[in-house]
Amino acid sequence: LPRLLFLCPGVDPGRWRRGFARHMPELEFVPATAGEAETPPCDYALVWRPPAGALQDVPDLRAVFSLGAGVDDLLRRVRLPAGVPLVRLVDPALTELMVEYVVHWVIHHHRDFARYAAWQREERWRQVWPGQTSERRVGIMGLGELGGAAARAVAALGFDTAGWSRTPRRIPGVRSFHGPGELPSFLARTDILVCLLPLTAGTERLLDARALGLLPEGARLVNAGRGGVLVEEDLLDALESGRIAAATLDVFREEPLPPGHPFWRHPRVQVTPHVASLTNADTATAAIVANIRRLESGEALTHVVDVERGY
Ligand code: NDP
Ligand code: OXD
Repeated sequence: LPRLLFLCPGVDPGRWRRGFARHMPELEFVPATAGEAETPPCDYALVWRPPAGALQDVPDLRAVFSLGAGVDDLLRRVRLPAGVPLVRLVDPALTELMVEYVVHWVIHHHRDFARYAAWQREERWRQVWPGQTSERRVGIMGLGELGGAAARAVAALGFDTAGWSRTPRRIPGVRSFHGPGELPSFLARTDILVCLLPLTAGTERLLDARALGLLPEGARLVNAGRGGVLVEEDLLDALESGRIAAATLDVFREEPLPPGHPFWRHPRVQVTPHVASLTNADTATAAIVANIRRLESGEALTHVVDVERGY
């Protein structure tokens, strides 16, 4: 019988055990134990922020599944067993939450609802025309599972929508830009920039003073990809100069965001604590089990990470 090692320190295994029991009763669920007991041979591992060497001595592994969509921490820090595929999480429920987050904040910035929240505190009654939706230019960086779905949703609301990716992507209603060469023209046409890029060698510190300086004056930023893509000091400068009017940040260079960090109390920054989307044990186990069944019936795994590319 297949065996799955659950190696997610700090994550309660209860809901995961129940999820696998429901979707694949024949799978033996083995929570990792700290130290003393030896790990039995396992066919699969499900991991999130495991100790760096934890996967080295697990015999017979056929695939490693990430509990989250982002695999930057695993690729950087963890020694992965050679030749064993790493699979990232793709789950329609995860995508749905991310789409809600992006749609919410795009509308928030388009309508400048923060202004009315501030005016309410002053008991001020004033109305401002927000501008036409079809003229508001939204730009989504990363057009994969999450960015692609977000771009489709934003375009369906009537926004002038474009996306930027490594390779050209064809999405109806979304203007495609790709590669470093087209980044400046993508940024120059973007009023609300949404970042859903993975953190890789190619995206680290991509949103720096130069990139932010290419946005139109008064642009807005939503970062729900990874904190390392953004140079935080450069964003603070851009907020100061007015290049960026406001920012919504869900991901940070250091998480949890440290006490006293200037983002916490910045009047034009909204902080959310890495909740743009959250993994749900029941739907995620269904997605992982579908992939395990694929492998067990001799088909290829889906959503395997390209380790060289970094996502
Ligand atoms: P995908 O792998 O499906 O998509 C990644 C996209 O980024 C692709 O369109 C890819 O281009 C593009 N990309 C990658 N590198 C570059 C580059 N150097 N230049 C331009 N474009 C690039 O990932 P997902 O959509 O599933 O997830 C994206 C990220 O979202 C995750 O890696 C994670 O960091 C973050 N995330 C955040 C969550 C949160 O709660 N805040 C929750 C879940 C994920 P191409 O299409 O050409 O391959
Ligand atoms: C992530 C996730 O990668 O929560 O951020 O899935």
